[in-house]
Amino acid sequence: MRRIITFGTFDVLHVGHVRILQRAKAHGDHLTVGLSSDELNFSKKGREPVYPYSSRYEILTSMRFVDNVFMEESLEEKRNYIIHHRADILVMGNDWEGKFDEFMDICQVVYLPRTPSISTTEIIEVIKDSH
Ligand code: C2G
Repeated sequence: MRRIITFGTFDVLHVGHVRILQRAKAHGDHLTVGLSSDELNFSKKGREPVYPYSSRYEILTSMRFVDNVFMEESLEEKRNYIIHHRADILVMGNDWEGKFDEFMDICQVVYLPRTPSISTTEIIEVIKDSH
């Protein structure tokens, strides 16, 4: 049984998110998602997520490629999360290319190409502009 872990906010879910989760799951049998807390998202992106943690959690846990979701509270805890969830492979989008190579001593680290031309930030801008 190969266990995969990935991390993110997954706010205003879009096909880029769906595809990375699907492609992450294809690397093994069990996919755990470290879902950023609202506070962590604020510290990463300088804004509140559109959907609060509880909604993002509900959406992710309903997806068929996702087996387990837990709260990612700090970027500094990543090593502990990987160990605690017994992950064999860490999968991230290639906007994080090279950033998690330090964990290669405890798991395989894979960066997958992002889906082009879509992001939560852009969706927010488009909605704002249409008002
Ligand atoms: N993603 C993608 N294609 C897009 C947009 C996003 O493949 N067009 C991927 C990202 O590369 C990431 C995942 O979807 O792997 C989640 O994206 P975000 O919610 O933006 O995650 P991020 O804020 O980068 O959080 O500990 C690491 C962080 O918590 C990652």
